Amino acid sequence: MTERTLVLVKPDGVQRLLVGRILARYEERGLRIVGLKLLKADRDLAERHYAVHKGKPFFEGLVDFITSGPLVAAALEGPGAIAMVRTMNGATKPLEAAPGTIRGDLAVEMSQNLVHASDSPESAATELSIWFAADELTTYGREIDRWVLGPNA
Ligand code: FUP
Repeated sequence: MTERTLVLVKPDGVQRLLVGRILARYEERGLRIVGLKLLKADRDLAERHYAVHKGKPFFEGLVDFITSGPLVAAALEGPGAIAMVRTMNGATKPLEAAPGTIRGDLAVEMSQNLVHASDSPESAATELSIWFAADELTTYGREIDRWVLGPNA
């Protein structure tokens, strides 16, 4: 089923000049970029994004980090996009992330794990609406899904 998911290339990915390489991985897998922006998040935006973690001991540090520099927000679309991107990103703790995943290949520290991705259809819908206005999202080229999913796409 065609889905949309929200990806962030966090400030460490921008500072390490990895934005293009990270986004290329998703595109190479067949996901379309249907929304894209580079911005420096303010605390209000960051706190809304990480609302599920409010009250946890690492929350303030997480907000400090995600607001520490520019990040890239991307809306990705494609078959099974939500689970696919989570698998491609790898485990939250990079030392536990499999080789071949973004974190397993490029990250070491959990606090600087390069990427965020929505973990469910509900969080994807919420997060996409936090980072993108409806008119900032588009679509194109869905014909390819038939070749990925088969004739029932
Ligand atoms: P993920 O969905 O893989 O990004 O992981 P979580 O939503 O569980 O965590 C979000 C971010 O919080 C992680 F990227 C790193 C940070 N975190 C901590 O710093 N400590 C923790 O114990 C859990 C998460």
